[in-house]
Amino acid sequence: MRMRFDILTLFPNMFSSPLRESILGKAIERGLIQIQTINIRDFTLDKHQVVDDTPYGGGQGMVMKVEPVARAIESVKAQNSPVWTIYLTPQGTPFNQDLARRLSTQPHLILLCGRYEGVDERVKDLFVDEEISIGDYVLTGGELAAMVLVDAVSRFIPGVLGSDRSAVEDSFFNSLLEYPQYTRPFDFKGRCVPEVLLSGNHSAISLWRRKEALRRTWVRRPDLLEKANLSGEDRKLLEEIRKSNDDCGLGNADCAAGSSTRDKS
Ligand code: 4FV
Repeated sequence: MRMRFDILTLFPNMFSSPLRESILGKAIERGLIQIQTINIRDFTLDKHQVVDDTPYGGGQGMVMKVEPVARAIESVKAQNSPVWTIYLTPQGTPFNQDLARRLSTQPHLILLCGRYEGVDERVKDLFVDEEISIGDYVLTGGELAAMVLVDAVSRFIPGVLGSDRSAVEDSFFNSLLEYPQYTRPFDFKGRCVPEVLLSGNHSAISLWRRKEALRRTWVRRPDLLEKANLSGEDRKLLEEIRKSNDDCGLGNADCAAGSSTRDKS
C-alpha cells in the first residue's frame, strides 16, 4: 500500500528538506509515500498573482481568496480520485494517534495550508472534507501542521518504519505514555539503569515497563487513563502505584517517579 499527499501552499519550499530526511525521505525513495507540493499562487489569473484580499465587514489581516484555492484543488481532483481534502486550522478536530491511523487508510490526501487569517469560508463549504488542528495555538501558516500530519500518518504505512517496527506498538496505541528507555552506559553520573532491564527476565521486564507506563500516564496524563483499555492486571498495578504514592506522602511526581532510577551516589 502506498499513500499520496498533495500539499496546497503559498510556500512550497518549506517542504523541501523536512520531508526528505531520514525515515520519510527513505519512504519517498522506496515509493511507499508520494508528496507533491502545489503553489496556490500558480492558480491566479491576474498578472500580480493576488492570492489574498481584505475581509468583508472589515477587521484586521487578510483572507485567502477562494478562486486560486478552488482552481488548485480542482486541478488535483481532475487527475486523481478518490481524494480526501483536509484544511489545517485551529478550528479543526484535534489531531491524535487515532486520527492519524484513520487517515492512513486513505490512498490520497489533499492538505490545504492556510495563511493570513485563513481561507474564505466558501473554500470549506465547497471543497474541504475535514478540518484538523494540531493544537490550541496559532501558527503563521498551516504548513508546519501539514508536515506534522504527513509524518504521523506515514508511520502507519507498512514498510515506512522498517520491517520490524510498526506504529501499532507505539505509545498512545493503547493510549498510555511510553515507559522509560535506557541504553549504555549502565552508570551515568551515579545514576544507574534499573537492574530488571539487565535481568534477561522478559516477563519481569514487560511487567516493569507496563507499570512505568501506567505510572507515568497516571502522573502526567490522567485524562488518557480514562480512555485506556486497562486489564485487571493494569488496575492492580495502578492500585500499587497509588498506594505507594500515598504511603510515601511525598509529592506525586517525586514519589511516583522515584522507582525508575536508583541514585548510586
Ligand atoms: C493551525 C493549527 C494554525 C491559523 C492562521 C494558519 C494558522 C493561519 N493549523 N493547527 N494550530 N493555523 O495555527 O493547524 O492561517
